[in-house]
Amino acid sequence: MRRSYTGVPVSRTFSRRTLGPLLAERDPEIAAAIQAEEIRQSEGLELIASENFASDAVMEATGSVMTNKYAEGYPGRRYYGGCIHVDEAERLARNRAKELFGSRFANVQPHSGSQANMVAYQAILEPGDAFLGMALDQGGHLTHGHPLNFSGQFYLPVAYGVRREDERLDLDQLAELAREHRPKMIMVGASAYPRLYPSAEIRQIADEVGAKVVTDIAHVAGLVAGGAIPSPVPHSDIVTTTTHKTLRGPRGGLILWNEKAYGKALNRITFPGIQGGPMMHTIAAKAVCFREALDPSFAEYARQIVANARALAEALMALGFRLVSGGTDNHLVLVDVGARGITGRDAEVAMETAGITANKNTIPFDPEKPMIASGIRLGTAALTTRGMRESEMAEVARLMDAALRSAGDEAGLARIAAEVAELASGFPLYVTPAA
Ligand code: DSN
Repeated sequence: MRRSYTGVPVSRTFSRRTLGPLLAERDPEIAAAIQAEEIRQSEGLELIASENFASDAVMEATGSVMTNKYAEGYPGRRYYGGCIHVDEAERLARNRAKELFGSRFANVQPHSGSQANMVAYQAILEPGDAFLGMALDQGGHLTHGHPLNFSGQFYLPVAYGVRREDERLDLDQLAELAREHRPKMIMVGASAYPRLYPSAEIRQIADEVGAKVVTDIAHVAGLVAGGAIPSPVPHSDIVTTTTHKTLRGPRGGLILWNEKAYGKALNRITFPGIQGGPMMHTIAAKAVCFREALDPSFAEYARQIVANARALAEALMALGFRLVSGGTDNHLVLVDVGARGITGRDAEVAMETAGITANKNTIPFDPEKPMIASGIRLGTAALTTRGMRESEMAEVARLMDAALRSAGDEAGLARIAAEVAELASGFPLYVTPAA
């Protein structure tokens, strides 16, 4: 008998049981959309590197009565009555987050990773101050200094990137930029970088120029929590993350830090600075996620995500694909499909038609615009949650290769979609426990 990731023995039948009967009765249109989305998630192969499947326990907490409660403030110091139980949930979330990441302090209220980053920026920078961040088109994130984002509008971003020859983070360039611009902050982290951040080296550079280090671990938080990659927490002044990617929790943000002195600013900027009432249902679900991630089985899950990414990378290279930086050290693989003569946009469409969900992505020094792009970004967190291992990764690579070769051929893509559904059905999602 296969066991699901929650440890509950499962049958091999899809029961699509995340939706109760009430919604179908009261709002059939939304119920139909949710049901269709559940079928899409169940029958396809989810390779978007920032997505995962939260456990049913996490979703139960997210859909709980805590959504009804206003609780501006922090546990024990709220602006509303009736907070005794949400206080308990937030304390549990905070304590578990600290234990999980080995930090002395945590704020579990940010609604998202972008808001967690906004809080960190405001705690360190004044408007107009310079900071270093990884360029979006080289693997960074919108909130690391993009001109259309608050980070590029209120502050003065200086972009670092990767070396052309090996597509790995260019520490020499980062050090030169730090010496030239004397930034108050170095933002470390990425959304499309398949290698590890050299946290200790960046800390040294920051110390040399008197900069603070903020590390955004949104993509790799689950790998850090599970000990599958080194933790940047000891090398960072502030760590920000989301909770729904490799960490596999509800959609939300989190801030961690070790020096007590940051606490006042970080807490005040979160509330009342940029947010009002915290989403207590999500905070309760974050607590559930942290508890799941503290379980020894999560370390095994995190290790398997990385092993699967390596297996996927190797299988793709064996099929002749060029990978950015030649491989991966984390959950993410960036494929240069442009080298195969297809754009990222067309590759994404062909894969989606075949039931494989991924996103087009620029690759470093991409000749294409972001909406076309030369890359496809893949991640293994979601498929690993379904129980897939190295041998399935080879199969996924084969199906992706076949989909790209069949781009524009609807009948060919339909045949691949049937194979995709067959593979997915062997790894059920949200199934009924066996009697
Ligand atoms: N949108 C997320 C990602 O896909 O990486 C980052 O915020």
